[in-house]
Amino acid sequence: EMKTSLAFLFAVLACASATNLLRLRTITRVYASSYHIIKTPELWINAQKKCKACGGNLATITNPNDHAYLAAQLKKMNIKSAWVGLNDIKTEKTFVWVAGSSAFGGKSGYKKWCPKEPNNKGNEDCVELVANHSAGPCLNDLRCSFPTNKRGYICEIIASKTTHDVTI
Ligand SMILES: [Ca+2]
Ligand SMILES: [Ca+2]
Repeated sequence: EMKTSLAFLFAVLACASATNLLRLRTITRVYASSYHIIKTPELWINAQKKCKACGGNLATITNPNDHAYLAAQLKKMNIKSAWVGLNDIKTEKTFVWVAGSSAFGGKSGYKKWCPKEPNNKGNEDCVELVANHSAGPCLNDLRCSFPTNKRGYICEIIASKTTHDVTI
């Protein structure tokens, strides 16, 4: 049947063009990110939107050094606490970083909770880094969109660059 053979012809043509594979490339990329602290208080979701608009996400804390560094920066700026990317919006008690499981959004990350946190009091699904806690800098879950829960926030802007491009 005509219709069928035409479809077959197109399929063959598409395949033929795909055989114009002249080389393979191996690319190595290095990823880097920078933290940006924004003092203007926002609700968590709006803070995340603003980080997105800058090409990033609310920050992922990957290790104790990040944790201490960010807390120290907040203190310097006289910010008591600020939103980070950690949340359990999707599944209660399963805290994930909003950046996802990419290079900077390791699913586990580093989570140093404040004493007796996370307590989900009144359904708290978004996380702030408390810089001035008596127990030392730590994380607290907080209601994401409760009107008084506006906080400064930390964005993490991701940049990648190609360091190595080999043509075989
Ligand atoms: Ca929660
Ligand atoms: Ca809490």
